[in-house]
Amino acid sequence: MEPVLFYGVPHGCSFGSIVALEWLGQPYRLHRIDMLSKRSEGFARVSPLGQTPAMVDSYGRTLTESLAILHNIAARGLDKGLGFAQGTMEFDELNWMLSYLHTTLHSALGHAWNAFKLDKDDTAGREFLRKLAKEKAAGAYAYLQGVLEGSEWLVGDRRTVADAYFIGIARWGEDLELFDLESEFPGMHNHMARLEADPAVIFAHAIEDETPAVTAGGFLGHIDIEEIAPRIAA
Ligand SMILES: N[C@@H](CCC(=O)N[C@@H](CS)C(=O)NCC(=O)O)C(=O)O
Repeated sequence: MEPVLFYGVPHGCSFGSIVALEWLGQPYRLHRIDMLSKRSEGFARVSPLGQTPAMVDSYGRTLTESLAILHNIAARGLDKGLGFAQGTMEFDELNWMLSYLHTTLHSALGHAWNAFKLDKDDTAGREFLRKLAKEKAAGAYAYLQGVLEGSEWLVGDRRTVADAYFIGIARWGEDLELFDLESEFPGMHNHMARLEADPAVIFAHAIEDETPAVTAGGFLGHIDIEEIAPRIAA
C-alpha cells in the first residue's frame, strides 16, 4: 500500500514533506495531527516522541524526523532531481543544507514556538525566548540569503527536497511575527515568493487550512489511524 505521511497543524515543519511528496508524484496518503491536542495511542506507535512529521512506508515500516523522511522521498525521486545518489558531492551538499536548515533555522525559530506554547502569564519567559529566536534566526536568514545570491535554488540547479523543507520553516519568521521578511531579507523573500507560487506549496497550504486542495496526482486522500494500525510492522 502507498506510504502515509503524518503531518502536524498548525504550521508544522511536516509542510516540507507534503511539498516533496507532491513533487515526487507517487501515490501517498495523509493523516492529520493536531499538535495542540493530545495524541492518540495509534500515533504513538508511529512516532514515539509524539512529533510530526512521521511516515509509514509501503512496507509498514515507520520513519520519523524530517531529514530521514525527506531523504526517503529524494531517493525515490532521483529521476526528478529531488535528490542525488549517495556518495556524490551533490548528495553531501544536499545533506549539509538539510542539516543546516534543521539544526540552525528550525532550532532558532523553535524558540519562538516554545514562547507561543508558554504560560500566558510568563511574559519574561516569552520575551526572552522570542528575543533568542529573533537573534538566531536573523543570522540564519542572512546566511541563506547569501547562498541564494549566487544560485536560483538552495542546492544545485534544480528544486530539491531542501527547497521543500525550507519553505515549510522559513515562513515561521512571519507567522510568529518576528520579521517582515520582504523588507528585511528581500533576496530570501523572493525565493519564498517563487516557491509560494508552486502548485505543490499551494496544495500543502490548502491541506493545512482544510480548503479544497488540488494534487499533482499522488495524493489519494486522508486515512484514519484505525485503517493504518494493522499495516504497521511489528
Ligand atoms: N527533529 C524533528 C523535530 C520535529 C518537530 O519539531 N516537530 C514539531 C512540529 S514542527 C512537533 O511535532 N511539535 C509537537 C511536539 O513536539 O509536541 C524533525 O526534524 O522531524
